[in-house]
Amino acid sequence: MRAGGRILVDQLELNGADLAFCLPGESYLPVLDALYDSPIRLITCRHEQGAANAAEAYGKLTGRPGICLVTRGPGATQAAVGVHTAKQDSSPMILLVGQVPRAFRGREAWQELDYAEAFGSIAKAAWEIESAADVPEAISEAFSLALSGRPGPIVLALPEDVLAEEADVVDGMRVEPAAVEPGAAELERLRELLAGAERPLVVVGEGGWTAQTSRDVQAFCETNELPVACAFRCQDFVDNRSASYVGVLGVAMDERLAARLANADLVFAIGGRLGDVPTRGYSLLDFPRPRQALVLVHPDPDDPGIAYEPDLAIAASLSELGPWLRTIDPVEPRWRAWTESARVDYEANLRHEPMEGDVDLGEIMAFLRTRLPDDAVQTCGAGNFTVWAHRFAEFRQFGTQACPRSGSMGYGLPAAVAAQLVHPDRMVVCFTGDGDFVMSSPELATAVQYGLPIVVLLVNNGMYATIRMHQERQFPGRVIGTDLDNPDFPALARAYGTHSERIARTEDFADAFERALASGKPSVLELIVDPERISPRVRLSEFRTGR
Ligand SMILES: Cc1ncc(C[n+]2csc(CCOP(=O)(O)OP(=O)(O)O)c2C)c(N)n1
Ligand SMILES: [Mg+2]
Repeated sequence: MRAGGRILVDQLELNGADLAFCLPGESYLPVLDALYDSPIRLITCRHEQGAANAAEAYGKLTGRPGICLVTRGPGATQAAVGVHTAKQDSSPMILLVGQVPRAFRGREAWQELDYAEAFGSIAKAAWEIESAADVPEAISEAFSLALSGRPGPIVLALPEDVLAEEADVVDGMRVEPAAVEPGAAELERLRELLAGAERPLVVVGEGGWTAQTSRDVQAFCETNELPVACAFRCQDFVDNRSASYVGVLGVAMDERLAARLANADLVFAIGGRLGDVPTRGYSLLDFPRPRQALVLVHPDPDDPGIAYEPDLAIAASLSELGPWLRTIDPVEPRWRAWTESARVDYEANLRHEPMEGDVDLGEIMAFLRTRLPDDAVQTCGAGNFTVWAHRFAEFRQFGTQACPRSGSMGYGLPAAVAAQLVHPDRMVVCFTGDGDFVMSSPELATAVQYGLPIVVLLVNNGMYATIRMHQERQFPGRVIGTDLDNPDFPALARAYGTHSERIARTEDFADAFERALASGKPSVLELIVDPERISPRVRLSEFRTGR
């Protein structure tokens, strides 16, 4: 006989969970107690947002569901942001939430929440476990759903008395979802489409990529001299040094790459949903049927989030593409010049215009391109600082970018915590802004508590610049709600126990970065930037003068 909480932890263990992120609540004490004797390492965060985002990042980095434990209504609703990101980003995640005892349900008991109702539209599935005996099946189902087809988040509610109840029940088995292999007929059609193409573009996006997918797709593109662009925040899917790699279809994308997508005659999407970011609001490709031939390989081409209508939809697990892609005989690439010029455009776009003020983010990114090891993990939240962090970064290995495709602020710091726990020996760099940082800064305490030497680069421009930029565009000169009076960030960061410095000149950055690494502690380097350069290509004053 085991208590429901113990049965639950046993199922997590046999499914290979090695880390769980939590904010404790009295609603799930039997689970916490079972973790006391478990090899699963429990990481206590300071806000459910941080715990959920860290679990999401774990899923993104490992391909196995990130486990997050939070309490009832207030905890669950604070964790919702991580569930939303896992949904939009196609990351496997399991959120385990407390619930009132079964007998109290439906009375709006204290902290009660109807999880199926509240999370129904943001999770892949949300339900409650009805008895201790049901726990193994429910956890198997949760892992299976999180990992199969398009990966995503599952919310499982745990009524308090179910966790305490004892049951004599057999454990489930480790879930390994069945792989779906693409078929021969589809291969034939793809071959025909490739044979007829002159300006093909491969676009890679989320949905169950693995390091093997990355190697296979890169080899396929290189063998056939195909240009490959990545969707927003999927920049680590292909080694950026490859002659085939041509850039990122993200927010503030390079105009030349945007034009290339619009002018391609064949778009071969591998994963991803060709959502509004890579298509710039569904404008670069005609909606819903593009003029170009559209081929989509996806674990679930019928997912409602895939709005375009492809000419050829191929259902396949992205981990299984290698042998299939290798059977496509290399065709004489009529697009050689097209690929070469796309690569030239990409390299040109790595060069930055000098920035106003004494700290130049383009220079700092150029330094980091050579300084960061190939396996360093980069994280971020949302804000204009990410435009520098993405445009001028170079990713060389799969699993090195943990950034929210959902565009959620506050993600970068908890994601860095997760990345450093998953990869204790790697360098982990978090890019954040003065707005973005404050949203999850309590997780600095988590980094200190667990001795995680992440490096946080905090770009301080004294405002929510992304919103200010849109505001000035639509309502020039009428600034409201976007200015920030900030705390003394280094003092705040030091109070948490981190190493921290303020950097006011570009030339001071390299040494400060080395001191941060040498400190062996979590560190926060505040970069004071001139608000005039609101984005790499945009000056604040342009909105007023119309220049
Ligand atoms: C959770 C969340 N809330 C609000 C937004 C809207 N938003 C996007 S970027 C941004 C400003 C970010 O400010 P900061 O971190 O200072 O970066 P900056 O744009 O100034 O570089 C805001 C408010 C968001 N994306 N996510
Ligand atoms: Mg800012």
